[in-house]
Amino acid sequence: MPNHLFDRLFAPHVGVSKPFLHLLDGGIVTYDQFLQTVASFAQALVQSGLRPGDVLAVQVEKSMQALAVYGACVQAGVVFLPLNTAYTASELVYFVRDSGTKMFLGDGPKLDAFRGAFEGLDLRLESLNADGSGSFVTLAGALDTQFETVSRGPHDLAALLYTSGTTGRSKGAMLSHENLLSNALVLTQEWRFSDQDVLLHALPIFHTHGLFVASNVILAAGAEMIFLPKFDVEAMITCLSQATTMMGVPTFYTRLLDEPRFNADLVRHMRLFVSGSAPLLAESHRQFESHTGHRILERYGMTETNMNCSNPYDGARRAGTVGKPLPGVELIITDTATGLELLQGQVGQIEVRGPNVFSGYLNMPEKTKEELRETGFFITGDLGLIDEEGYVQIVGRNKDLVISGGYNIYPKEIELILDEQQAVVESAVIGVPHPDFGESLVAVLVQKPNEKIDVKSLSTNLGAALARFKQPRAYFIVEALPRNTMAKVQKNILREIYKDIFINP
Ligand code: MLC
Ligand code: AMP
Repeated sequence: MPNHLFDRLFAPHVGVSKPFLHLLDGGIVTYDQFLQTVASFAQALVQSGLRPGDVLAVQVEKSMQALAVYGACVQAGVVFLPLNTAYTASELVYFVRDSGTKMFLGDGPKLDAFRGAFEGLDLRLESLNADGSGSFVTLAGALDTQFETVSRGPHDLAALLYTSGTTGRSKGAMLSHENLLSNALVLTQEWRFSDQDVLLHALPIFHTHGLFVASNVILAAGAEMIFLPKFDVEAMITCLSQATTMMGVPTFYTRLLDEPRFNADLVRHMRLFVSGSAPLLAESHRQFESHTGHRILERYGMTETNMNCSNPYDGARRAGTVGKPLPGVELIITDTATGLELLQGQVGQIEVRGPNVFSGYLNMPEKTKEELRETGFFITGDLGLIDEEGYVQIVGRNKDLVISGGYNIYPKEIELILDEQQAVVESAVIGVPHPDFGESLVAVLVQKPNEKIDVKSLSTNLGAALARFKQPRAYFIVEALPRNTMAKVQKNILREIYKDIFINP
């Protein structure tokens, strides 16, 4: 039966003995082995009671099996909800509740700790451990390695990806088969991926970048991946010699540039380096070129839209720009107040429309209406301009968002928790430049009269509630927050005051 995404990305590889994944321990997983695992996992999903359209939430370490779970969901018509491995139990409870998740697949030891938090939820729990073992794998091991693919059309939901929001409440972006497939095919073509490519894959696979951009492109091209559990300079240096391409967030590139063994000889044979998810400093772009002779190809995307723009494969890759809209993607710049389209060169909000753009936020019709116009244009919240040669430059954000090492953090979520802490009147969380993560978090706190904020216990409390990457790296106590005449906190002033604390500590 036709399945829009599976038929194009996965099915052509059934029975193919070519390598798909090269693992850090030297192991190789062929396409056929991968597809057999996918099919047996799809059987296990059905055995577990999941039906097409049901949601499977997954918080597991990166592994061949973890990627196969994604394939199994596509094949069985189950909606795939991947979750950052850093999320705490209380964060997970929100996602599981909001999405109506039917089954949660977690890392064994962590799952035991989460059982209490999940109590009372109508949720099946199964484990998939970092080494590829676990109750889910045991279940699948007894099942068939063939599966009759469930029929899914282009507009059926393939995945639900949560992205945090300005209100502090995370939003589940609904991504269809067509959203994912159209983008994978365009990127494969634009970046000239072929079955001769070997991608060095060190990104996590719970976000758009590592999952859809990287893995889907490789599947579409029938190429290979060196599948590292995480970014590690040592492993990167070892594996680069066998790769033809690499994708990463800017932190990957700045960390590599700091490594003396990373030089032109090591990467002379490489075909392509892609950067995205956060701004790549023009300085890093130039430094990379003078160091290696390669010009990084920077592209721009979002969870809600997949990829929107890319610098060209052939032609000028311009530092400080994210290139031009991809084929099929329309991008306009509009006035933030009126929504009217602006002229070339003027700065405004970036809006995009195309087959890559999601259909809305789950359970949030009002929020969807605010950001997704009836015309189909999605208001990204990024500010930018289109220059005289049609290249898009992102100049800022119209949303209170911090991007740390490629992870998005909405300060509101942290402020809500800080404001509840002992002796805190109110708080403001800002992002300031950080040499490794690009931006990092600072919390500015106002203390209650005659009380004293205990930063140590406050950060312990935060640790129980929030993933580590969302926890501020520095705290400052002030008498009052700067406010404008409308009583709005002036974060720009705070960012100016604390701008050097990580650069010149
Ligand atoms: C890890 N830590 C972070 C962090 N990553 N803190 C802030 N920001 C981050 N991004 C924490 C760790 O828990 C640890 O806490 C400490 O920082 C130092 O850890 P590390 O060992 O140095 O970090 P590492 O594990 O090496 O991770 C850094 C990283 C990783 C950059 C390799 O964060 C990463 O892979 N980022 C990629 C994110 C990504 O894929 N984004 C794509 C989103 S999709 P402690 O306890 O030691 O203090 C998207 C759309 C698009 O945006 O366009 O692509
Ligand atoms: P996310 O919500 O994690 O999908 O992150 C999407 C956001 O990351 C975008 O709205 C941008 O603000 C930012 N982003 C992605 N790619 C780039 C890039 N190349 N340059 C600047 N910002 C980027």
